[in-house]
Amino acid sequence: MAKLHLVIGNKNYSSWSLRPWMALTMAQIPFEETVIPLYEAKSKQRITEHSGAGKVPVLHHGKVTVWESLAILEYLAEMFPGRKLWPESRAARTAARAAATEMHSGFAALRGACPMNLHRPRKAITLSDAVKADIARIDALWRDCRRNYGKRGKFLFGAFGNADAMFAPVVTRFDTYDIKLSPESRAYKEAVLATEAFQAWKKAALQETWTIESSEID
Ligand SMILES: N[C@@H](CCC(=O)N[C@@H](CS)C(=O)NCC(=O)O)C(=O)O
Repeated sequence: MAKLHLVIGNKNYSSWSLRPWMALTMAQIPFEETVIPLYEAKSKQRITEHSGAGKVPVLHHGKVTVWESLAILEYLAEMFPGRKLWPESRAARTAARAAATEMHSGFAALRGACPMNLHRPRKAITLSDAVKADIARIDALWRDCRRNYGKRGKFLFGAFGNADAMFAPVVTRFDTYDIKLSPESRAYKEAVLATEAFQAWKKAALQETWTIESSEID
């Protein structure tokens, strides 16, 4: 099989890049990676060499190029069915896809106010009502997934899968901005943060020296 090559942005800031990277790493699928620092003079040109969309992440696999983080996760699930990136039961799989899609298309207030920024010291900020509503919805969604489908493991649907990969950047935001959660959601957040995969990503992020001022929220 051709090698997988994942093109990503800065590990400190690129929330969309973290998703497929976590899915690949947690599923122990070997891949090569290229990091393109974002919002520098040559960044757009370098990204556009990989995808006309001009955004990371991008996955190359032989002649196939996949852009869009959720499409990459779907591709991985299709190519590596044994890794069970979506749950096996139809009910759980449907809920996992709905949760992933809700994440992909929603929570703009939270994303705007609390950018992923792994080197920022943990500190709370004042939250708008819109951000609080996003947090409440995510907390309720995580609790529902854990209660209804997650009993056999620590993650949303038991074993780590695509729904967890989609929410991994939100997990980091909740940690960085010291956001209060229900006990069940807090346990889930801690489980994701404790994975070797996330620890490895964070270690690399903390070694980066690039700064994106617009993502530095005090
Ligand atoms: N919907 C896309 C969003 C990708 C995205 O916005 N990526 C950001 C980095 S996290 C990016 O490439 N920004 C660089 C730019 O727009 O020049 C996905 O899910 O992959």
